[in-house]
Amino acid sequence: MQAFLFDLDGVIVDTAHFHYQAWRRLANEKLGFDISEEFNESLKGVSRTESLDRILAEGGVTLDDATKETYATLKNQWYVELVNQMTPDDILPGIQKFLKETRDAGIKIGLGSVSKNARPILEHIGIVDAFDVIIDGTKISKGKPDPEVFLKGAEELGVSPDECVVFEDAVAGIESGKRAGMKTVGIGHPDVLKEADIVLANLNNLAPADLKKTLFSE
Ligand code: B16
Ligand code: MG
Repeated sequence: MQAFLFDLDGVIVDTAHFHYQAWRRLANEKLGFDISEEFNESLKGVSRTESLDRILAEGGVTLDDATKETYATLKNQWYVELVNQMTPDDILPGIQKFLKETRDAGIKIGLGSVSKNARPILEHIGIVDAFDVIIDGTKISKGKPDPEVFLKGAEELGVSPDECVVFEDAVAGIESGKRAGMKTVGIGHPDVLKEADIVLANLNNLAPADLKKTLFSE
């Protein structure tokens, strides 16, 4: 167990909720329909353009490329307004302690996010220095469930994929980690994250050593 790779939205901070608010506002104000929280699950870990395509398909709306670009930019402006209000208090419970214990245990730490806003968010909440490597939407060409984001993380950290553990809250993210050949820890509900090696409600009360026993012992 050489490295931990963390998803951002829904694992480090609850920006998944802000993405939903911004997409919902776009659907309501510009597209003339609503999107449910359940449908929003299918957008987690999916890139901005792919998310908009899925929303348009959901509402049965067709747009030309220029309008799609305009709407994706507008959604991002609304999203950035929301994330700019975040403070270090928005870091999810148990994360800072877990990151510190991971570093103390000599395990490398990477971020694997599809978001182009990942680095500014980490700077905003004051934990950018906790990461040895940051792979975000500016460094990859394929969103989750493609394994690119996590494979690149392992490569930049100089570790083999089978020595990595991925922490993810999204179905697409768990698939991405598995396709990369990594162990996966789902953060959320076992009914949703069925494919994860283990599922936890959060990282409270978890020590890195516990994971080694659970995930790597034969
Ligand atoms: P942006 P993650 C993903 O981040 C989100 O889960 C997904 O909902 C979002 O559409 C995507 O980032 C792109 O984000 O519009 O900020 O570039 O879960 O991979 O950390
Ligand atoms: Mg996520």
